[in-house]
Formats: sequence, C-alpha cells, structure tokens
Amino acid sequence: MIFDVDGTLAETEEYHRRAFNVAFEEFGLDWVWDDALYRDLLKVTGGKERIAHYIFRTGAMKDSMDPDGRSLAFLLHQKKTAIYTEMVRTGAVPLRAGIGDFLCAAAENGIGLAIATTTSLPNIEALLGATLGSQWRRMFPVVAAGDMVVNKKPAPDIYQLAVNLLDQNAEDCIAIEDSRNGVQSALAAGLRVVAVRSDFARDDDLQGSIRQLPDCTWLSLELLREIA
Ligand code: XBP
Ligand code: MG
Repeated sequence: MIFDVDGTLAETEEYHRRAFNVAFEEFGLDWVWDDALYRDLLKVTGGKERIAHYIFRTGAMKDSMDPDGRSLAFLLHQKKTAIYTEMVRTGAVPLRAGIGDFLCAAAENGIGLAIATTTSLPNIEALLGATLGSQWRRMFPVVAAGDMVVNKKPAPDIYQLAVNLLDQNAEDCIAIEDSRNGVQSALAAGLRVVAVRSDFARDDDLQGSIRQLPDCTWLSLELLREIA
C-alpha cells in the first residue's frame, strides 16, 4: 500500500496554510492566503509551485531574485518549510482517526507500506516522527517525496518512483489518496486507488478510485482483502 500524506495520513493543509502566511509576514509581504483562496490554490500541487503560481496570477514581485539568483518562491518556500516542520514537530498535527491502527495492523500482517507525496521530506520526518515515533522509518521503508521527481501530482512520477523503489508491479499496489490530483497521479501510474475524503479536498472529483470512503476509520484489512 502506498500512502499519500497531506489530507490522507493527517489533515495538514490548514497548518501548511498558516506556515505560508507566517513566511509571507516574515518576508514583509502583505500577502494573506485565507481559507477560500488556499482551497483554490491547492489545485496546484507543490508549495514552491503554488507560490510561483500565486506570483504569476497576481503579478506581485514577479522578477524578484536574491543575489544568488534564487527565486522569491524558492526562498519563501524554504522559510515556510522551516515554520511548518516546527509546528508539526511539537505534535500539533495528529494522524487522522483510524490511520494509526490501520498502519499497525497492516504492518503486523506483513503488508508492505510506502509513501508517495508532493510534500517535502523534512515535513514527513517531522509529522511521522511526532506521531509514530522514530520507528516510522521501519514502517515506511520507501518514501517518495517532493522534489525527488520533476513532475508533481497529477503526473504519475511520484507513484512510479515509489513502485520502483518497492520493486513491485503497479497493478500489485494500492494507493490511498484524498485529492483529485493524487487519485489521477496514482491511476496514471497504473495503481488501484482507495480514496478517503479530506477537509481541504472535500469537493474534489475522486473519479477512478475503486472506493471513496468518508474518512480513514473505514480503512480495514477486510476492505483490503475485498479489493485485492
Ligand atoms: C499536497 C501538496 C503539498 C502541500 C504542501 O501533498 O500539494 O504541496 O500542500 O507541502 P500530498 P509542500 O501529495 O501529500 O497530498 O509545501 O512541502 O509542497
Ligand atoms: Mg493529499
């Protein structure tokens, strides 16, 4: 099973949104991503790409580069990631209800677990370190994340990478996803998808998934056996 992170393992997007806004403030920018705007901006996966999209859309400071030629989007995202990892490291973001038990049951039954996410590795380490403890790396021996691939969801790249690192065939893997971009990415990589509704993707079209569950408490080994 290959798990998405944001919206699937945990309802993290509200904390990502807050971290973006703190980063903007620390850079002296008067940008504020409120709930409605952020839900719209989520159509663009990847924090750097989302900032660049916002800069392009608003035309704000579009040519800003630092002396090393690093784009404003890059620098803002670097700051945002530092703020976000500090937030989740403290345990502010719990796993979604049912996920912890499901992961343990799956691991105890020898089911291979992996991660395929758009978010960056430091964010995953902070979140899973705080919620699953240092053993999280044993539970997820394969982690495909962020800039490990060029094309982000809905492109299939991150799932293709996870499947290759697992040394599996795509058709023998099941993805657990929450968003339209995530479902499309896993389908394009040849996986079957179980979708779980999340807060920030609650209106997403999850077409193509073999199950659309209202939340993660519906995930079970029985369900897995049914669809395997
Ligand atoms: C969802 C995303 C991410 C997060 C922010 O990731 O699109 O970009 O919104 O994280 P997932 P970064 O595939 O886990 O649902 O700022 O690290 O990109
Ligand atoms: Mg997600």
